[in-house]
Amino acid sequence: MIPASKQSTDLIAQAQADPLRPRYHFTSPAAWLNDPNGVAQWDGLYHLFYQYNPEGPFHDRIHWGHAVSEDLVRWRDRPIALSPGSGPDREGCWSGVLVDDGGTPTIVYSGRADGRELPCLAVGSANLDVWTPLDRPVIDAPPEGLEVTEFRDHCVWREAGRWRQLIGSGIVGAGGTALLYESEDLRSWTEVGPLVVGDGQPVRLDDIDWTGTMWECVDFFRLAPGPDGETGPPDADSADPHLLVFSAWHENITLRPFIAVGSYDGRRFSIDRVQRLDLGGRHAYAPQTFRDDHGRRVLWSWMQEGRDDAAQATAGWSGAMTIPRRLWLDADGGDAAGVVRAEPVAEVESLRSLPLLPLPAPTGQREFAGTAADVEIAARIETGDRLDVVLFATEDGAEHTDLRVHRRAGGVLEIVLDRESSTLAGGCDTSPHAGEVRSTAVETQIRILLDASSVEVFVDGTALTSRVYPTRPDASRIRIESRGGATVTSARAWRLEGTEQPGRVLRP
Ligand code: DQQ
Repeated sequence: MIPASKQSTDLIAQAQADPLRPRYHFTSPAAWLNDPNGVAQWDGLYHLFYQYNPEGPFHDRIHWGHAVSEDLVRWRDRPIALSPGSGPDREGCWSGVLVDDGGTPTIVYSGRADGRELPCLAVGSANLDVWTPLDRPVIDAPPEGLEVTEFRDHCVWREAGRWRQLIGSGIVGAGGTALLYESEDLRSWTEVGPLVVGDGQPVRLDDIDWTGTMWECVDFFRLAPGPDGETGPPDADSADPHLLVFSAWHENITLRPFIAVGSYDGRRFSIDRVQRLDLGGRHAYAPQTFRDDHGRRVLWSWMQEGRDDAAQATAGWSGAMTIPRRLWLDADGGDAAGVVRAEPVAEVESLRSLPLLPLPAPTGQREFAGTAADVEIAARIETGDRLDVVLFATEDGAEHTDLRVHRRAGGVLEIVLDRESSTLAGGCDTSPHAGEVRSTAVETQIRILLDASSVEVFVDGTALTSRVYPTRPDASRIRIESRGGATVTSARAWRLEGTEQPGRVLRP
């Protein structure tokens, strides 16, 4: 048998040797990462916990990995926070949140045992490094009298002197839901009922706006309109819009994340508008948000892979986090309920090093090279015009990924990410992503973050996250091309520096 330390070294070396592993996005030391959990700022320090399987690049016996940062972009590993025990989490410590229970760090998570999940709780040391789980679930079963599809994932806040909790679920024959509970002490909970129920019937797997039969990773908060709108936990006494983030799921298919905007009366949430939170769908799954000390609503998502299991096993790692994003609600975005916009947090700019384009470059050079890059373009795109940005292209055009920003008849701005020629490898998802940008801006702002196998695009605050797997070492060309009369008014680009902490181990 190979000693555990040897396996660990091999997996780390294997993962670090993979040219497709992102360099400035957060990844686990190696092996498997999925959802962001317990995202928070505690005593000034940012904490990112995450679904982690240190045994290998596959989803099994999930632990909570843990890392900390001063600036949201450079991370240091901390000891694994939660590991499957012998009680209610013996098959895995699934997603959850971190709350401040009168100064005591407390995790509410889904313990998995006997093939199902129940709400569990763990209490942390002052530095959030050492966690002691309770030996029993804090809720014994889904609500009686309600036939649910699944029952897991948590959003917990204090409101009017009590704890409130949402649990992700789905009602058979109806749709996804978030079930509301109340508590005095986080340990004993009273059921209030479904906060809102989605439209899960009929099953519409081909409809990109379908919200599934279960909602995973529900996250609920209030957010005032405007670029610096105040944000905080849900509050029925506030007239501010409330937002519900959820990940649509159906029979083990992770469909896509949504964000609903509406009003909250303390018991029910009335939805005014539902928006796809990311046009890349499952590649930006299971988002979780928090309010940081600057008052920003910061969001992370799991950048799920798009290559097959065999390729992930060979790579020695699977899954990365998106760049943290700030969310805001644009009341003038062309929809009465407001349009939710996302942008990379400003700290990402601190990773910029070598300029890849002269500053700024409205005309002239429009081709450069980079696989860890930050590209900013401003353009006027009138009806019928199109701006293309070709990414990860080889000299001979054998591999390339094409971003198209197009203004259709009627003035609607549309983004397409065409991955058909993104790789010469088999077994990769090369389906396109597409969607509309709700924007009234005359000049379109395009931001692209590339990192080895990840692409994050923001067009006037509409996010599109994807994964591509170029095979050729020269697949590094980036080309800005205007079609029709699209005018580039500014184009800038920088190389972004890698942030991985040296000397990582699988079980810090
Ligand atoms: N991932 C977790 C679940 C959650 C799902 C398990 C979403 O708690 O529902 O790793 O990706």
